[in-house]
Amino acid sequence: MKKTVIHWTKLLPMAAVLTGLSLSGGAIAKDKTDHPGVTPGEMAYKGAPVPAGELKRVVSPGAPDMTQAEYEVATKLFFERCAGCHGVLRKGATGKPLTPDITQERGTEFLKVLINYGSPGGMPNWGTSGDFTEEQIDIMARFLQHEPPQPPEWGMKEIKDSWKVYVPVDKRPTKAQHKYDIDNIMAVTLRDSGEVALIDGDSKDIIAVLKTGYAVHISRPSDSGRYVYTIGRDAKVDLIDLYMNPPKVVAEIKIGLEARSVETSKYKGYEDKIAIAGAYWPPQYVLMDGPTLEPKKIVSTRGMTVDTQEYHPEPRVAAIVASHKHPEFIVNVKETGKILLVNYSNMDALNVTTLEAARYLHDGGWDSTHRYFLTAANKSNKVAVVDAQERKIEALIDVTKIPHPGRGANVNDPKYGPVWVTSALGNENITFIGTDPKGHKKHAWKVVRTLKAQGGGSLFVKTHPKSKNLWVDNPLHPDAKVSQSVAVYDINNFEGGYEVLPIAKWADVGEGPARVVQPEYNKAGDEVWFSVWNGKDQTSAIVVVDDKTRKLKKVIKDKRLVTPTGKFNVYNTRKDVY
Ligand code: DHE
Repeated sequence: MKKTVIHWTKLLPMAAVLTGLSLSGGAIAKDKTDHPGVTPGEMAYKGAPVPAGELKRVVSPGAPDMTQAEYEVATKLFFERCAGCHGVLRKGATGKPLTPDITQERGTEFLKVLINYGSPGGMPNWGTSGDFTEEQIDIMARFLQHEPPQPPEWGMKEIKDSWKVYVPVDKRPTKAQHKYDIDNIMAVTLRDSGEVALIDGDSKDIIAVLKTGYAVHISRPSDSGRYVYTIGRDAKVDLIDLYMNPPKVVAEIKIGLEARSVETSKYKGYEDKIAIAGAYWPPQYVLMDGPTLEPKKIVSTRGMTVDTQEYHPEPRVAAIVASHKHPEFIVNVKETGKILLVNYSNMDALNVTTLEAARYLHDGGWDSTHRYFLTAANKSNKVAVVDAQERKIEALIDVTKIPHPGRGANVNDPKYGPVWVTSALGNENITFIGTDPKGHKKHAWKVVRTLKAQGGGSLFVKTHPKSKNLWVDNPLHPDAKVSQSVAVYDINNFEGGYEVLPIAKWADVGEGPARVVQPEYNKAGDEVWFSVWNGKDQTSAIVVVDDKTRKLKKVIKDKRLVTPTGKFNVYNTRKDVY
């Protein structure tokens, strides 16, 4: 066997040209519906950027020859277009496994046809859609018969080397050095500039724009609200101190090569003490000291899948939430379909309880009592319910295609009592699940109501305990009229249908996809904020709507607001109000 090394910087464009998601141009409107079995919305969302690190080329026996140049083309294409679904190691995730034992048996001609035409199971038709040339298809068909190149590991040495404390704890202020209401600050992801904007919820002024990780994904405030943790797709965690004037990044660390989730401890006695970040690659999570990010423990998630009990080398860490009932983090492991209860009370004897859920776990949030964590196992089309008090799986509920709740929305349904709501990527359903086993036993953990929204391609729903509205976005819907607006339902009259608000039109941003994404409430629960997510070189905006009147309150436009997506109100996020 021959080994060659390709440096990962050669693959950097892969992070800029994802499957339908362009970092430079926002989400590409893939209006081709000729991908069999795949909606354009799904296509736009599926691929993940995979910073691959140094790749060791392995030439495998039985596989057709390739030149070094061809190998480089194939590797780049694979990381750009295929890794998000099939996994870096091709063991399969939302896409089928593509390991040499399978691909060599199929052979080059079969693989060429598959790549060219796609399959009804959801494989895109890369050839007939015009995405891949004939030559690229031939190269890919041969490449897939070789062992997949593996990105490097990222252990304690690399993590420690990347760790920087800019302002030591004893040099930080002991109280806020400004007049902003910290609880009403919005941390806004500026996806394509690798920054986070901190916006004052009261005045709507931008307080600061801070450099963070590459294509930063989410922000999570610490329990007290003093700190905000952000995670980049490059697995860089930045710790922002909101007491400072202006707020600053006080520490940073890189916990892997690719990541999506970060969270901090919320259990009584542990507030602001411990942080955790979960990586896509290497498949691991890292526990850190909250105020400094000093790495304490790295735990690999490699292991057996929940159903077939086969070894999976690449189980990515998806959503993480902090339990309010025990000193634990609840960690979703995507490919194995397992939910880990990571007890942080003794980090020298880490106690991890494994709950069996379903593949492929993604995002989720709490019910209104913060006892139950409801999370989507997309592709299994299920919602798993974890009882954080009793530390067990309470239910696995069947729902329709590709549930995508974000953190979900907790509504007091006039007919069914407390319910948790999710929308879906794969269809127009808004699914209501009963969450009150005491007061509404008959309805608990059942789908009690299904509403039709504007269409599929929805990512987030939102409400607030003080609101009578349920908001549903559709940023990945192929029709611009839908992706540029939101639907809002009256919680007391679901039968009355929804009203559509033309958020992007109100923002008046000019050219571009202008996708309206992720409703987020202010602290008082009387305003809803929407991102109008445009291309990197186009004008984006944040639109603030008066929740009661559903009328436009303010458009925040600023050259610094480059591709805003997720927004995290400090109070609502730290208190899990949604
Ligand atoms: Fe996300 C949450 C993964 C694409 C905006 N996203 C999450 C979480 C995961 C995840 C695992 C849950 C984190 C948690 O709670 O700990 N997202 C992924 C992907 O793998 C995927 C599909 C592809 C990728 O390349 O990353 C992906 N996500 C996107 C986007 O394209 C979105 C729309 C725009 C963006 O900023 O990249 C996007 N994801 C979000 C947002 C949240 C999120 C806003 C947090 C929602 C919340 O309310 O908590």
